[in-house]
Amino acid sequence: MQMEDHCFATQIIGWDGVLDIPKFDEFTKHVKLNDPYCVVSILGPQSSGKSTLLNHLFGTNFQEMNIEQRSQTTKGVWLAKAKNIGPCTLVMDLEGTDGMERADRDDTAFENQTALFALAVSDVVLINMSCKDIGREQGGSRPLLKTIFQVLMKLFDPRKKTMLFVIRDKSKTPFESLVSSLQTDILKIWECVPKPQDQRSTNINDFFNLQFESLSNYEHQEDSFKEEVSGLRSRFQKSIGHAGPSGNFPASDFSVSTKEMWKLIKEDKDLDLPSHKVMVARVRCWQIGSAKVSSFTADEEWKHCEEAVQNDCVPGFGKKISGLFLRCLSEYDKESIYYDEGVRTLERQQLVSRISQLVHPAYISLMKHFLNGTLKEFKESFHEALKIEEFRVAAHACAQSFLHKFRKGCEDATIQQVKWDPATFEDKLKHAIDAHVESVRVLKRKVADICGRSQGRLTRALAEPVKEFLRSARYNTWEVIKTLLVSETIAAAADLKNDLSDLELDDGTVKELLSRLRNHGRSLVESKAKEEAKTISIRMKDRLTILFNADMSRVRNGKVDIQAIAESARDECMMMLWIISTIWLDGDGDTFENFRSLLVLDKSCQLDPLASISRKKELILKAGTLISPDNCKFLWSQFMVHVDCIVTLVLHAETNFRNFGWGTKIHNERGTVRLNCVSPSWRLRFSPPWTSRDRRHDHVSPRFIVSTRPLQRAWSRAGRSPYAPVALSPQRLSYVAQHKRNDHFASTF
Ligand SMILES: Nc1nc2c(ncn2[C@@H]2O[C@H](COP(=O)(O)OP(=O)(O)O)[C@@H](O)[C@H]2O)c(=O)[nH]1
Ligand SMILES: [Mg+2]
Repeated sequence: MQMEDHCFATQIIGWDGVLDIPKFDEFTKHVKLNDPYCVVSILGPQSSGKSTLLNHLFGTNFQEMNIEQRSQTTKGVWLAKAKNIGPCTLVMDLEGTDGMERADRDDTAFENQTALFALAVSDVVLINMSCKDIGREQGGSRPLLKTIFQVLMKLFDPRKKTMLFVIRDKSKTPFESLVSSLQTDILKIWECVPKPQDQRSTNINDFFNLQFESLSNYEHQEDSFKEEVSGLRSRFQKSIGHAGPSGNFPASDFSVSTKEMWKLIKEDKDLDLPSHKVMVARVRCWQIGSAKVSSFTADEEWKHCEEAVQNDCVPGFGKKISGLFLRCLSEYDKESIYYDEGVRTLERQQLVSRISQLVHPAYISLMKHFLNGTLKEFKESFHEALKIEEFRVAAHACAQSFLHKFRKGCEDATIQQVKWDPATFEDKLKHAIDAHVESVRVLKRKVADICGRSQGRLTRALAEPVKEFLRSARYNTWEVIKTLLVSETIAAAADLKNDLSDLELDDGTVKELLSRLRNHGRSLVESKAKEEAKTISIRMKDRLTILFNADMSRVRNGKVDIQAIAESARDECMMMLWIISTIWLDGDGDTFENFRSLLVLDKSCQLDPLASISRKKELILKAGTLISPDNCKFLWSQFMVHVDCIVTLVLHAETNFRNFGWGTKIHNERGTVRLNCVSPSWRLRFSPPWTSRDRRHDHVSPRFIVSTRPLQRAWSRAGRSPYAPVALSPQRLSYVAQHKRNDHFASTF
């Protein structure tokens, strides 16, 4: 490139058809193209004086054919800046058609490509032709025009261009005749060129502003030639002084569009070439879009979101990304505002699509985290709800609540610029929730079965033994029960653990089930104790009877210490009351001695137990208390009445036996207290007055029967009759009657 001539003539496309981008960029850099500007190109046969004409017309320095060599000089496409014309004009010199070099290689494609390129890029196209060719069927300009018109059809939305026919080596034929003849030729060729359906009726003037000029022979009439060329330049000067060929688009886009144009022409011969404006818009809008994608990718907030969302939910994801998205689109809109609206709208959609593709994996990742998180929370909440609500209610309430929460979360993840439907994720969540509820239902049933069996086994192992231990009421009864409870619970817990192992329950649940089993064992013991406590009064009396009879059977030689027997039996019954008064599964309870002191020494509650229950201290009882101290005292006092009755009865029987002999009966007025010594059973029947409502009971219940057989035997051996009447003293009967009203109270324990 010769910089000193300031036309910067540069071969931008080589003979091989390759666009030399560095050179082209260097050219545009030196030219400093500004708006307005104009592009002029020249088409015509090779060696028809094109370069010569351009050099004279625009002051360029394209290489011209050397007269001696007569070989091709201009190869490919050259570009230069006109020196002597304003506004800025770029001049394009082409290799030309019909060259021997390409004809030998049958390479006409390049001629077509360069012709199309010149038409697409230029505002004014000079058609260089010889005067001799006009009107000739086989003239050199004919195939050229055919080519021009054919490639014109490939231009999409072509701008109207000026086509200036330069008739070289003008003859004496009048200019008007030449033009007329040429116009006829042009029209003929135009009509013969195949056109698309929608352009059949188009006129050549719709595409071209046809102009004509004739020049003298440069070689023979150089002066005339130069003078005519000068006139032509003035014409150019006038016609080019407009706003520039490209209308609204900036000169800075010339480089981009020219490169893109040649690329498209080379890639696809049949391509519908867009207009220069559209071409530029495409390239520039794409570039702006790419820059926006890059700035989006490089944004720190996006990078943070993208990284964070790999591991967990990102609160406000949708809002953040929507904000970034909006910023990119706004910038794009602002920067692309001067480009073709159709193109920039199309490229905007592309930009949305590109950013969407960029963001989509992060969105999917977020939604997966959100789905899994919601499902996890649902499971936990459902687990807790099951503790306080019925299964169906808990399942429905939790499912609705968490689906609602998920929908709200989806709104938080929504990116305004894209319409990604979260319904798929919601469906997945629904299915997962349903599946979980079903699995819990099945698991619960299995667990319930296993636990039921376990508790059943524990019940069977504890119920009867505990009842027996409580009834036997020994000093160490609670120690024994505790030991039994612990050992049976341990065994049952081991079995339960083993049975549950297949269900893969979490440790917490297993722990809870084991705890329930332990509680079951403990509750069982407690309920048994409560049951026994309710009937303690009756059982004490039964025990007394049994013990009394057993001790009486040991009487020898008629010596009966009835008081001693009663005292011994009474101690055992007191033991029964002590054992059943409190559940002693935790720690040590009160000692028997203390209990005895309470019953024997403290008489405060003997007469009015109903009043005592209202006392505040009754409400503050030790844990495990089944019968309060006051009630113990009351029961004991009542029991002692019973003991006294028995003892008195037996003493009377003994007295009567001594005095009156067998068979005598003493009846109280209304009372059924009587000694009924009937042979051969020798039974002493004692019915306290307050049980008289159930007469059957008086005679069959073992509770009020004391056998006197051993006593009778003893007395018989001593030579006395066993039939002796027994009577209660009036004082004793009065005392018994006084306590009648409290009997129902005792039975409530
Ligand atoms: N007959 C004739 N020859 C010309 C004219 N202008 C230039 N030439 C000659 O034609 C030859 C080819 O010129 P050139 O400009 O290199 O032709 P190009 O290949 O079309 O660029 C040169 O020897 C020129 O001197 C002209 O007006 N008439
Ligand atoms: Mg040339």
